[in-house]
Amino acid sequence: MSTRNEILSILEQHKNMPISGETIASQLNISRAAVCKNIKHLKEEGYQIEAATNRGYILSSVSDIISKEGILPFLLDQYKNIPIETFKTIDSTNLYAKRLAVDGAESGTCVIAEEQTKGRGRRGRDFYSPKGYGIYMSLILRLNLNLLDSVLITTAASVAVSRAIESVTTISPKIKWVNDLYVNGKKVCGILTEAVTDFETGTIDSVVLGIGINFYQNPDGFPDELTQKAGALFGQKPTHITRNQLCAAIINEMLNIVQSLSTRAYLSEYKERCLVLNQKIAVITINGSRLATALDIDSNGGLIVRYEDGQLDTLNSGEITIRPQTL
Ligand code: BT5
Repeated sequence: MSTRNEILSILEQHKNMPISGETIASQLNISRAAVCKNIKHLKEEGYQIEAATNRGYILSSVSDIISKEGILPFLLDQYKNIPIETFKTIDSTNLYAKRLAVDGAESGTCVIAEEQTKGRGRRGRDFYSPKGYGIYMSLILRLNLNLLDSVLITTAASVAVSRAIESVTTISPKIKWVNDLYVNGKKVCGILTEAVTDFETGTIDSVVLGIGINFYQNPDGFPDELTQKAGALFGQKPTHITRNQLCAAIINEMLNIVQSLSTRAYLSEYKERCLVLNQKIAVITINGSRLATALDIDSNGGLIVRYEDGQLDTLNSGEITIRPQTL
């Protein structure tokens, strides 16, 4: 770890509390001038650090740059050693994480960016990922699951991210099957699960779980094509919670939920949060759109629907888009 990151780590652990340059210098066995120089660099990077006379340095509670050092204090002990890489900007955290996965990155490895220039949704769609307003993260999971159970990761992720948001904000997101999270009728989070397959054995080597969250609203608003659909967790930058806190909560909840994925225990919570059940929906495929009623979620996360002619069907996450008639 570089000296600058070591200093950042100390400041993050003492967030909103003063710590003297002398204490930092002696903890790291460096000179006070070196502390001062590194603090200056951190400030240039955007960290809000105040120097209080006779009290030392204070990293402001509203300072919110995503970093491993900022996430670590909020991780559960058992996850404090997972590899975390953060970027100011990247093409797509999922693309990067898939490369890491192919190179053998361990389960739990996490990639997070402040901005994505090629954020991806499902089936080649774009995910708008502007700098500073969101969380764009990917988790590599190696779970040794059979093919049937591995499809559960997608629905489990929606529950885990909802729990994480609820635990740090008191906002209670709803899930639009399969894995969009909605707050007040607007999409605040999209999830993209991609499998990395082992061509030799034909099995799933790992899964890259991509999560994009609109944390707070850009005062300039969303691009025109998203204004009707997209929303953010907060109208403006919150003062009581940081993106680092939410990132840690997501990692904790996600790594917890996958421990018992095959019991499917989380599915009852999925159903409670699911905003399409008992609703009229449009089922959109390449062949057109059909009206149906969403009846239930099956044990693999599939959506059981009844078309207007009475025919029953179970929709699988891969091929179909649905539009609740209420959104
Ligand atoms: C998703 O796809 O919503 C999955 C998004 C996953 C994004 C994460 S960010 C970290 C990781 N790295 C990546 O490159 N991706 C993952 P889908 O269900 O196909 O929805 C895409 C559609 O949502 C678009 O066609 C837009 O209509 C809408 N959309 C795009 N950006 C949005 C945003 N920021 N907020 C809400 N809706 C958005």
